[in-house]
Amino acid sequence: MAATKTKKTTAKKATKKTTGKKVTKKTAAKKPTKKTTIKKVTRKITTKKPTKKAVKSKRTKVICISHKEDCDGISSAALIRQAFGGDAILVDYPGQMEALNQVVSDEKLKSLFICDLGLSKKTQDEFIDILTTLRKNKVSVTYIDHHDIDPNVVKALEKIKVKVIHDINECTTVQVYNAYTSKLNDHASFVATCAAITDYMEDRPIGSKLLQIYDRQFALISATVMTYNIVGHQKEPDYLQYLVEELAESKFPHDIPNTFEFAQIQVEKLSQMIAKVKKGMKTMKNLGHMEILDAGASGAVNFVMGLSGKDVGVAYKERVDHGIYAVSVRGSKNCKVHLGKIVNLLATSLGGSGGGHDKACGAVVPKPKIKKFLTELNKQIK
Ligand SMILES: [Mn+2]
Repeated sequence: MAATKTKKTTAKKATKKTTGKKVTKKTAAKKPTKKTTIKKVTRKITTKKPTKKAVKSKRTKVICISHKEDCDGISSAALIRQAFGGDAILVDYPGQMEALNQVVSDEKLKSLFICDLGLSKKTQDEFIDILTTLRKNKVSVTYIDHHDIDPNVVKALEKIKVKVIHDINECTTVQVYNAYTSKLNDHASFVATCAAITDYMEDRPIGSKLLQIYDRQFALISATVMTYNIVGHQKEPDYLQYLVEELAESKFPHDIPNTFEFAQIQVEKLSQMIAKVKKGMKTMKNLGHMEILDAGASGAVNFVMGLSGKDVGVAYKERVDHGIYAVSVRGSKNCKVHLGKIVNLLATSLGGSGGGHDKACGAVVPKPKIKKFLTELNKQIK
């Protein structure tokens, strides 16, 4: 990718510092105003004070690239921020590589965390390449995740001395909490608990211990309200950043203004979704499926599975600007195949990408291939 292009995108997303600094002639006063997040100014300014030349080579920045679509990703970013400071770059799966390509050319980057972003056959090679470059530049890189991963990728990452924290049995935030407990406050265990609930992983060894600290109903409502606020604000990156900051500062979801009111709006939308799914859903022998037009596919997919009476549900939404479908797949308790693995291979074979857990996964499928994706998936899950 051309250097100029990378720089432009970098500037757009919260990390204005590098680009801004290069242009400034020496105006020290300009630095603080450039920052979007005020709190970190003090920490960074002290390292930036030295003369022009020294500044150029100093790597001081901490960045966490995390998943923006659910409570686990947002909460991981929040705990990394509490433990290490720095900024979050929040992305969905299709945006993951773009974000990595952005940070790789950031001359200020010192330490990078990548959270809750599973890899697929399509992305893993490029992922290793980019991380290799980062490591050559002496950037410390930590990858924390719980999605199914190719063991060869783990080997490759460890070889280039990327710190890999990976356990398919605990959600990412719980793993962040577990790895950095000493750098986190007590409230972090609550943030991790909510993430575990949202990822259906509050019954796992560490997740269940954390849940026990809190009243179950209190944790459930907090996790749910948080999730609805995240899902309902996917197109408002500033709000998602705000959530990361508030969680990092140990706010309960109910202490963040208007979250419960917003959750009520989401609940109403979901109840309308039930009616729409009843009307628009189609079935094949082994699955129910539906194209979603006016909401996210992931919000509808559980209804598609449940209301179809099948053990697998598929919801897909066109991303017009990308010529692809964003696909969500869910399996019931009776579903005995590993949907994440099947979908990874299938989507990749159709020129897309995908993957995830045994009973919950997602994919990106080129628009003309969606029919094929459905019929093939139907065949492979019987
Ligand atoms: Mn997760």
